[in-house]
Amino acid sequence: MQEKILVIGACGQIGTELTLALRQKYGNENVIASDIKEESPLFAGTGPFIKLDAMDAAAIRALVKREKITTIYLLAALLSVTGETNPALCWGLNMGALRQILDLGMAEKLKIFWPSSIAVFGATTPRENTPQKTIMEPTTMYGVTKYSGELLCQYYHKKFGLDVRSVRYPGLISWKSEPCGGTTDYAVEIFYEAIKMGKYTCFLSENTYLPMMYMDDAIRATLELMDVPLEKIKSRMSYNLSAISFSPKEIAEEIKKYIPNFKMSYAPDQRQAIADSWPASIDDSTARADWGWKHEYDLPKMVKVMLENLTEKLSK
Ligand code: AKB
Repeated sequence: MQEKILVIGACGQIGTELTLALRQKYGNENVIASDIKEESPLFAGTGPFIKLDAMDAAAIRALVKREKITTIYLLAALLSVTGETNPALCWGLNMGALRQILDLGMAEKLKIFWPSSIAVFGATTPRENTPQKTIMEPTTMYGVTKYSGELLCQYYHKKFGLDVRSVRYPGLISWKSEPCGGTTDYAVEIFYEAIKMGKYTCFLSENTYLPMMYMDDAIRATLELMDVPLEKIKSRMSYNLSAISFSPKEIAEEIKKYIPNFKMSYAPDQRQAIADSWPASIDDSTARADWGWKHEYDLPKMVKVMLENLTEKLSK
């Protein structure tokens, strides 16, 4: 059967690139992008777009029925920093939208992708090589919604057989689309500032290690997980996913190889406490064993491709 896909929250950092990748894989007309925001210029004209509120269950249900949707990627969410400025909205949107989509998934027999995050972990979690199954006591509202969401997805799978799949994304680094409202956003901002200004003041301290991943790896992981035969998915809690772990100091050193006069300074703010509560590195051996996940981009490869592409983008 031809897959017909709906991406909710398509104009965000992941949604933009995922929409483009899905359109390439399944055909432009078979991937409907939707967002509460205006259509992203990055995919405008490449396929159908509908302005849609992720909380509007009736509108989404009507769209799913009308367009005979088979798969939903639900990406609409508030991230860790924005979530702390409005915890009530963070809970309302992140959990409310998920619950509605899970119910719709059951009613319409849909396949669903929903992203979790390294934010499910907290200060009581082992920080190095954080295992798939471990202590989870998140301290941000975003982390609370992601952990609760994982449990909800697992519940709907076990109780109702719903095919909902998920990964715990680390910080994502991309040049096409920009992140918004996360603690790991510095690892994208640094490239813009290095190219435009030759300097960057980081809101995290120099030795704050966090798990990160280049966007191409994240998109490939998502598409691969959604393609894996059902019996290979042994965890219905979200899969740990790992690629690179680095500190602000280390990424700055790598950037200096291309921009020798680049100056990095540090002014940690309230985001430091969030970063300090998260893992420094992730053990993703379960994803590697269950469905063959393998990252391609290490720190040098990622920095090279980011600088090349962003330099060209910013020169236009
Ligand atoms: C954030 O920093 O909030 C996100 C995440 C790691 O989920 N990028």
